[in-house]
Amino acid sequence: MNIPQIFVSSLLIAGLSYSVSAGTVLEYTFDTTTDGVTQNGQFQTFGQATASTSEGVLQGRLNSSSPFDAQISLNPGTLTLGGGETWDTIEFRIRQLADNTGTPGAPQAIDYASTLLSVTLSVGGFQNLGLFNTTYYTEVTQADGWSLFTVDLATYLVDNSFAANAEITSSRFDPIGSPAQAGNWVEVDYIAFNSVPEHGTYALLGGLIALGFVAIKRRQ
Ligand SMILES: [Ca+2]
Repeated sequence: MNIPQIFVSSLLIAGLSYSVSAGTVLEYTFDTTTDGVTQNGQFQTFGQATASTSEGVLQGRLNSSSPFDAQISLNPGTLTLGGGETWDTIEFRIRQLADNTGTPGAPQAIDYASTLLSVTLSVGGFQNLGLFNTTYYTEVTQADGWSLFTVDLATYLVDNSFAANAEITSSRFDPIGSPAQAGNWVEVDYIAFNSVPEHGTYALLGGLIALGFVAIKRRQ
């Protein structure tokens, strides 16, 4: 490999790395800590835990005496996107569990009643993104009762006349809250806020990939 080829390969690797980091603006993994989130009194038990399926999760039990609006507050500070970036999606992976004498029991079908995800926009205030099974959500069910939800934040912002790069100052997540779930549990594997890099980044990436192929072809 000569010097120009090394240079092009380095650019290619740098370009690909950049595209990944620009996609995820903020991710709460809950793998070892609660990642700074806070909860209200509707959770009897709340904290970081290891799920039976080995994921590091945020785990909580719904209050059995007044089971309504169990809230998790995400405190990210103001999320401001880079120049040209726009919002894409919010992804989260959760499951709801029955109670087994005060410990998490078997997975149950998700009860959508009182589930809620909202964002607070610096211009526009509190925005309820709906229940998990409504307009802006897609759900992919997985093994062990897990569901991966993707919120189409880009479409929500367009439909409601907000800027595609609106600043998000806080978020609220109510992953369990139906009275029918009194005493039951919820586990959250992760929550991620994703953006679309500016168009110029895609053009740059396309160019770098093309250069990479040229470099590889020349070596053959
Ligand atoms: Ca996790």
